[in-house]
Amino acid sequence: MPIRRECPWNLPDREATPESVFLNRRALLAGGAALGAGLLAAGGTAQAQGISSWFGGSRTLYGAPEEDPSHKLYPVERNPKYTLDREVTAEEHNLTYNNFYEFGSRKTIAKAAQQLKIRPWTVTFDGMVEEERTVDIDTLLAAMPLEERLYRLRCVEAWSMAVPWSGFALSELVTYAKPLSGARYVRFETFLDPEMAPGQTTGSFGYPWPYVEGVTMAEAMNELSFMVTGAYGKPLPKQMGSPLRLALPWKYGFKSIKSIVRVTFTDERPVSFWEQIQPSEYGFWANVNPEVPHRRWSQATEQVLGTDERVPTRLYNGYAEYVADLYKDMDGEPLFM
Ligand SMILES: Nc1nc2c(c(=O)[nH]1)N[C@H]1C(S)=C(S)[C@@H](COP(=O)(O)O)O[C@H]1N2
Ligand SMILES: [Mo]
Repeated sequence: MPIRRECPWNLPDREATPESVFLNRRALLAGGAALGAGLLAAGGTAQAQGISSWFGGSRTLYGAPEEDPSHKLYPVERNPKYTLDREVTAEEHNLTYNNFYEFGSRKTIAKAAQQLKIRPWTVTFDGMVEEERTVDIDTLLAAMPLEERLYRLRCVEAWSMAVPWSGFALSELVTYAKPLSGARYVRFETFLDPEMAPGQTTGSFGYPWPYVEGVTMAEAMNELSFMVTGAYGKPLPKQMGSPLRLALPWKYGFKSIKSIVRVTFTDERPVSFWEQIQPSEYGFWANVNPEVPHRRWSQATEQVLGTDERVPTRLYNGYAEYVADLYKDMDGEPLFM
């Protein structure tokens, strides 16, 4: 694959992730001055390192983990239904520019994320289900119909990319889990292991670990909702949320929770990680809308990773034909934050 010169570090202020700025400031105000200052300094250093390692040619790309026993399953057949209005983002960008706060609040967490232990890995189905159970990830992979889909991903920070995900429809997982008829929401939870993932160390800015996300049952059953197990025709790299993550392409990227260990069916609306931290900026619905600005920046356009382009952002990230109906009777709800 050709090495692109337009690397993510051309995006000037992306290293200080907007999603974390509020917290850094709060840490400073709360008298955590040393902590806050240290974090800001670390961010600056990382940016410098990112540039030098990229242009110095010595950067390491952390791809699909060697120890992942699912290599033999890929590549899987592409579902031609889901097409893109832009090129697939070069794999290097996806391997090196990530949000995965369990491993740090910068974009350059790929190396740190190699600490993630992906086997053994189990997923627990609980809450309002016929029978609670815990399933080994490789058993689950064998039971699911894998396919490839080309999806856009739009981060709430106003950058975007296009990814060839491998995985299976979330509706398949719901059927597999056998929820009770009273279940109204699906709640997802990421692993909790501060020793493995230093970002989860107790007390770091009061982040409410583990990372949690949720969707309504209707959203879960929508054909676009996709459980990701691979990317670029290979098992999922650790930094992208191996071995199981969500992709909800019409919602801001933070809804697409990584490294899932628990799927809970409930009649109570889950409060997500970012919603707990700052509900006025990160809501439950988080549908993409160029006309509804974030409290601290516009959502009208987005920087396409790997290009010099800013392009207009589209309602529901361009997926309105699939999902607009889900929200037609919800006038009072803050659907776009
Ligand atoms: N567990 C977990 N899932 C997560 C995050 C995170 O920090 N932790 N970040 C989210 C955000 S803000 C985005 S934009 C996407 C980024 O996915 P990528 O690194 O594969 O591009 O993952 C989402 N899922
Ligand atoms: Mo994001």
